[in-house]
Amino acid sequence: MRNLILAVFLAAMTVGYCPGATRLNVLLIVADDLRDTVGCYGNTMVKTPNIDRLAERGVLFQRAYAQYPVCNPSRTSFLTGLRCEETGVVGNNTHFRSKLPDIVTLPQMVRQRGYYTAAYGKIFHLGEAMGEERGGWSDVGKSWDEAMLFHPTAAGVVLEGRNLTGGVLKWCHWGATAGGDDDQPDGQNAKYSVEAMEKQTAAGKPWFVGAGFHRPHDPFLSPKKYFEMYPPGSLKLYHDPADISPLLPLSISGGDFTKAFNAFTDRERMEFLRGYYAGVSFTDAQVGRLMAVLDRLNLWDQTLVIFAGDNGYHHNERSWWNKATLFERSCRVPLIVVAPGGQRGQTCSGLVELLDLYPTVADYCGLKPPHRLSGQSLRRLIERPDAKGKEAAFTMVGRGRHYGQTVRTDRWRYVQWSDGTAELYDHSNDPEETRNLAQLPEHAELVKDLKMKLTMVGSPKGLNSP
Ligand SMILES: [Ca+2]
Repeated sequence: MRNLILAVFLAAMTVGYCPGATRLNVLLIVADDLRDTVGCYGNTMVKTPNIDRLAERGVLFQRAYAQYPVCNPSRTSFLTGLRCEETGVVGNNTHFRSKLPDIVTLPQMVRQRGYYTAAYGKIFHLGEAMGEERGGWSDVGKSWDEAMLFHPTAAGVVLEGRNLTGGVLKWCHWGATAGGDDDQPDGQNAKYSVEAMEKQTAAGKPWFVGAGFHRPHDPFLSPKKYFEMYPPGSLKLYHDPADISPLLPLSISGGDFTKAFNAFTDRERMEFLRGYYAGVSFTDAQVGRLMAVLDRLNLWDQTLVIFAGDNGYHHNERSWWNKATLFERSCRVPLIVVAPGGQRGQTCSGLVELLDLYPTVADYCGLKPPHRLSGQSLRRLIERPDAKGKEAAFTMVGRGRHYGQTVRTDRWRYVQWSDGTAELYDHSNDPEETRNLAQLPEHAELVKDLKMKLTMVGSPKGLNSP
């Protein structure tokens, strides 16, 4: 009899179930285009009391990297557990199902094991090319039981604001809106996420809720009260040093963007910054609403909470006001994980990648991943934040028929472009990557070694090799 019980137990373990154990809920919060403009990341100008409180409950990853510095490829990567070089999704106009029709996504993995899964707002990428109008973006029936998008209400009109480029860049405008949080899509994302968590908990079903906030992504629309948190003079502007290394032809693929940003006066730069900061505080308030549910229902011990940005952002570094570069500013993202049994209020400075989220969820939920994953579970670092992180973190970006790949180690960032140009930055004394050392003879061996590391991730599918 004892052998039979053992056999059943082992059989259950191999399919990923732990009999009798409570299955953890998963709350995945994604803030679109959020860089380290967060209080707990050392920014003293921004007001993010809720995200700061979240960090006090868990582990803050100081050096987490997106695999692509733009929404769709980044999200496809961490929601499939594969690098962009493997998914072949390297732009915003490719739906992941067109490349990977049968892939089991992160929410799909838990849904197949009996979880209720729901996405509110932007978890997978949105947009016309994703079939947003036809509901094709959502992957309902595979990844999700329910996926919802919201629009501003009639009360949520823009009270004041303007386009910062005279209309040249349609996306580049800010607006302080009337009404409350729930008159904007992100307020409704929070409201529906709260309701789903409450309803599924009451029903006794484990849940995976994705709360995908649009802010601080453009257009910079947030309720007026969040703009009022940043009165004139409360924000400071970064300026590059005068002796900065020149950009390489592919470092920033600017075109109209570059022209428009170069025409900015400090007034426009400060307005841009204020619009972004207001969006961060708006998102922070929504994170507070989600945390309140975990408090009220006493769910912290039964829930894995992940808070992440999907790509970084430049605020005037390299005179750039966007993402899509392979500089640290664009690749590095905030990442906080609160896990039952994990450390509280600790910072982990080891290198990690968003790619590691899929195996982390599989690990904590006791599920066997449905396919080979390219990341590693963060559990080891969540339990021991001072342990060593990854040896290297990788990010890539496409540039038309060209592309670039970058490797970040503890000390160095090396970038290899497919036109043969390269960048090397020493983070031990140049955190803003202002001096390109790639051509210095004394670094030839180092460059060779970092180049070798890049070959480990392979070349991206569908793009020409140099
Ligand atoms: Ca994004």
